[in-house]
Amino acid sequence: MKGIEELAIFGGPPLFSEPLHVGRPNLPPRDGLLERIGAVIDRRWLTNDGPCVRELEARLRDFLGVRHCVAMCNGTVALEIAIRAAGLHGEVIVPSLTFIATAHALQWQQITPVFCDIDPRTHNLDVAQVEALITPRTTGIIGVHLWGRPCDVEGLERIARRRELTVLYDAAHAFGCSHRGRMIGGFGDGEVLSFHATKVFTTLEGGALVTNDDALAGRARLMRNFGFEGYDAVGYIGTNGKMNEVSAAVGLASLECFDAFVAANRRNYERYRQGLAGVPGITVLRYDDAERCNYQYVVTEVEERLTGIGRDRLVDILWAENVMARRYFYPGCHAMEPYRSYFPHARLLLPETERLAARLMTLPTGTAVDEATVDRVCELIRLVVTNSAVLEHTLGRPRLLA
Ligand code: T4K
Repeated sequence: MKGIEELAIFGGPPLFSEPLHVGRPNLPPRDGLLERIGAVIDRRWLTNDGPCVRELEARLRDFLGVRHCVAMCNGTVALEIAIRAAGLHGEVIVPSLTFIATAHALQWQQITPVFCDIDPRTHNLDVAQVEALITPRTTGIIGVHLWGRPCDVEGLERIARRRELTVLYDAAHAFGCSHRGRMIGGFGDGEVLSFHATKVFTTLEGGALVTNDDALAGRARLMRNFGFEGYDAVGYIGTNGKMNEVSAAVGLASLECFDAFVAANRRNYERYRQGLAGVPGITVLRYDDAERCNYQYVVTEVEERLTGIGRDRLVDILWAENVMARRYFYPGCHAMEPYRSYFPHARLLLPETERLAARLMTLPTGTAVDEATVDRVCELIRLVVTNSAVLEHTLGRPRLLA
């Protein structure tokens, strides 16, 4: 490992010659993948509820133990369709510490996202605060199982029942995770998955609504296909939310490797925990090993009081070394447009969101990252934190910053 004077911010060569990204795709072996894609091409049935989409939906229903899976072109459109098919309108309570798509899927259809603070232990909706935000205009709650860790589903569903609200979950991070032994996918009125390239299970772009509600699934299925109820018959307003056959083929091949993808994530996660143990001020977020977890995000909290270096400066130093750590989900949806202008005082109600958004850092993992790489990243972070006083002093000087 280099010394601090050799760090790339001081002009040394970066630790890694190629950028080490968060979210490199996990892909199945090339031969099996190309065979499935070849079969799609040979069939010349490329989209519109094709055989691969149907097979993928069936496999996902079995895997998640749900009655319905409606595969879509991406997670965002799946959220938009789920929201519309569930009849949400007016105001919907959501966390702000999430990817912007959660809020946009509501605002896109003139529904007001009401941002709720999170429980700092779980990073998920604080149920007590949800209740306080309910108004006569509230029609639903969208919980996000952030990092794949389940929301307090029992708490949310209790409130929803009492106040007659719909509960949807944005389960974009939670594919293959469980809560109290039950797979995520079957909770609330419906759950939405993302199969984006950066997710543990990918269909290139893709997503799905999964639900046990027959009527909700039926509406979503129609909405996904312009509202067509049959040839020449449209019974609903709809959009084009269809998944294509190549995406579904990639999904089918990926499902066969899913356990191996999770195992790689878990191995890296344990390695990060070992490698960062004892580094002052750096905590690796825990998963509940008694449940099924996908371990797709290695999330750390950087506590500046103990590290002696702020999260943002640490990220800058890592980027210079080609370790492309991410600040998910800084600064929180409420602090981005249009929400920042709509609700300029929202931050006053979101102290935990603001506090966490300023200190979370996500590190590279997945099948593209091996244990030796994790070790080097951990050593680098240890080097920076151990020398934080010198670094802050040196980097703080305008001469070097220029
Ligand atoms: N709800 C939640 C809670 C979500 O996290 C998301 C998506 C959604 C809803 C919406 O689902 P989708 O509509 O996306 O299905 C990324 C993803 O684009 C986004 O899907 C994901 N969440 C979010 C957490 O991460 P960015 O802006 O960080 O993406 P980007 O382009 O910087 O990619 C991340 C890294 O991945 C890159 O640094 C390089 C690597 N990468 C990416 C792609 C696309 C690759 O190596 N290969 C690739 O093909 O949002």
